[in-house]
Amino acid sequence: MTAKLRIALSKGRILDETLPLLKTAGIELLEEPSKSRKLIFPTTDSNVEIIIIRATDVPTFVEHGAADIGVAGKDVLMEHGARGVYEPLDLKISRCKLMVAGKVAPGPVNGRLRVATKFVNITKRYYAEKGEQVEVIKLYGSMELAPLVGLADKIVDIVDTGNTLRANGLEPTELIAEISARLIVNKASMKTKHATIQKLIDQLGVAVENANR
Ligand code: PRT
Ligand code: MG
Repeated sequence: MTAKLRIALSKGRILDETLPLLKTAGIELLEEPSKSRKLIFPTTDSNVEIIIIRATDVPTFVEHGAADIGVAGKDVLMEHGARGVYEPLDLKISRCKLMVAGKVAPGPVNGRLRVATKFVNITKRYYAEKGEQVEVIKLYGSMELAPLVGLADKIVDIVDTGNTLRANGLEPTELIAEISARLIVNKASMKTKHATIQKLIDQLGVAVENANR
């Protein structure tokens, strides 16, 4: 008897871009998740199920072994800390950049720089490494608004095309990290389900190479 393998994904681009990779390993959803309120989905491989959760929750589920494997953006992993999970494969999907951005024509900064972001840990670490004292303001969304209404001087956010920044009179000023989605694996699962998981890592590795050649 084989123990089931549970894979944690998040709705949106991670799900959309991971499914074609999983398909090469014979894993396909039996049901369209956007048409369902379910959170646990069986697949064409009876030993594999997929759970669909919030992107920021993926490292937590995998760290605690509630999922054996997950796919999460490097931004999410950097912010979470992701201690206690292995990160064996860069899937090279959902690529973007984590950047500092500000107004195209900024006014003077009086006192400490105020930086609004949902990436509080990354931002604190980034400025600490630069030896700069800043005030970090936690937001849950619409970061671009903060400099426009005087809440902050800068934001730290994900940039892809740059359209969101441009549409709000902002521009990227510093690159913090190049981001892509990573496969993460629970450490205990890597031991107890080693053959199954290693085979999947190898198959996905080939799929990533083929997609990027
Ligand atoms: O939306 P939710 O709060 O549920 O979670 P989430 O925003 O983390 O999930 P999702 O699906 O939006 O993003 C999942 C992962 O995709 C992120 O963790 C990133 O690693 C990666 N990714 C790749 C992106 C983007 N591209 C992206 N463009 N994540 C977000 N964006 C957003 C960004 O926040 C900004 O508002 O798109 C906007 C910028 O895009 P441009 O093209 O206008 O520059
Ligand atoms: Mg989002």
